[in-house]
Amino acid sequence: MFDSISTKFSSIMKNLSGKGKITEKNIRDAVEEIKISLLDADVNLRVVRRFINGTLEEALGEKVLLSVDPGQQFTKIVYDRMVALLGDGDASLLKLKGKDATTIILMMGLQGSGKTTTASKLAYKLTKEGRKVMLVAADLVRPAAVQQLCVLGEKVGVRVFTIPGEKNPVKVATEAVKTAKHELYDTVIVDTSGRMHLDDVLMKEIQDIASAIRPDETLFVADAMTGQNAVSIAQEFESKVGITGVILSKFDSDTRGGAALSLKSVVGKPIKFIGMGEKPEDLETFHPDRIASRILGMGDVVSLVEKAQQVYDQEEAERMAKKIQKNTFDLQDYLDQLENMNKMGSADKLLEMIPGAKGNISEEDLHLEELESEKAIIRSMTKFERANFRIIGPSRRKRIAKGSGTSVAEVNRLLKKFEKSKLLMKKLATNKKFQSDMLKYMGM
Ligand SMILES: Nc1nc2c(ncn2[C@@H]2O[C@H](COP(=O)(O)OP(=O)(O)O)[C@@H](O)[C@H]2O)c(=O)[nH]1
Ligand SMILES: [Mg+2]
Repeated sequence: MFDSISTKFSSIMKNLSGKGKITEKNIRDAVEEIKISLLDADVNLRVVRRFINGTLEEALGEKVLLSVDPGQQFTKIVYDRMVALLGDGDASLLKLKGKDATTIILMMGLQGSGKTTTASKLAYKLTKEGRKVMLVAADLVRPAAVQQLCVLGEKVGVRVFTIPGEKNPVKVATEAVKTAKHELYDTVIVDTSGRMHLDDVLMKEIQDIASAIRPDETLFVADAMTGQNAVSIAQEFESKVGITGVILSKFDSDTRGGAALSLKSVVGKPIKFIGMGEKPEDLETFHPDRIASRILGMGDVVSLVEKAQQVYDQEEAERMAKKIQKNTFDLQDYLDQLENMNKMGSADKLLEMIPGAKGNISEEDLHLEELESEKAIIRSMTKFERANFRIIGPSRRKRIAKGSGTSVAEVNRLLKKFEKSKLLMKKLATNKKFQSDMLKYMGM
């Protein structure tokens, strides 16, 4: 997502930041380029106009032209406007009642948009947060829909409410809510049917379910790949049923991102979550500021730190941050990282979040298939060698290769790569934003 727009934006920003003085023409040119990249990304025309006019007006003000670092000022304006375009603050949070009441969540959207998958991901997330969740199979249109939800529910360990043989989804939904209240479930997530296209039957069905169970959240699930189209569909659901939030599924796909950039602005409803894959854990809270910095090619340090947090305990993270800052990160730390990496998700997701990594390091550079042998190589080193990689000369390399069942060439490659990543870390350590994020994260 956002690959092409992000590449363009970061080059526009880089162009300006190199200049000590910028002229009105520089700004006009940059804004024009931004306009073209937004349109290329399939962003709604009205949204683009509003964004561009506002940016131009603010950027042409004296504050920018006369400032010490005009490029930086300009970047900040674009960033702030991008954040505002994508959402506002806490709006992305779900409105959940306390555990002594039952919160009802209704999922809606077109067929194939990701409702069923997302319902189970959400159930998984809320269960992990300590809630007692019930999933409800109220898609009675597609023959296999109930079965699909049952399978997913079982996978995430959440009860799925069904009424075998029942044809009326309103009945299923109301019975489910009744049962949930009776059995003290604090959250009910109702999966509903979609259609290939918007039609009156679909709308009527959703309206009937909504008025029967009066949901606290009506979440519109939109396939990020549908682009512009998602905007008009969302408007339709908003006017006929009412939306409290949007979930953009398939955010992991290679699309231009126009829908994500237009939805909030056009429909006026916050994007609450993004689907990042098909697995239960692939649902992330939507953070406008992080997405904006990703789009501007500024990297997503905060997300990275948070992802890492799920795997590391606080102490470990603190230790790593200090090591990176002091540049004492050694091969043993690298081995620890490698062992943690599988838990942190796929490499391209990771790369997207490391500031400066995008465009500089490719997934190929990471040589994923080599990681296993790298682990073996480091495990064949002595403690002293792991802490002092520079002392590993030819004879040690030969011994290590033999001990790990690899070749001297592979050992050489690892050591070279390690040296390279030390350089990158040195750069990270001098990156102010990275540092302040790390310190914030460590509660300092
Ligand atoms: N890559 C990816 N695939 C997804 C995501 N969400 C859903 N899918 C897939 O999209 C397809 C349709 O999803 P489904 O939940 O059945 O859609 P529904 O018809 O709206 O219930 C399935 O193959 C899902 O695995 C996502 O965030 N990323
Ligand atoms: Mg479904």
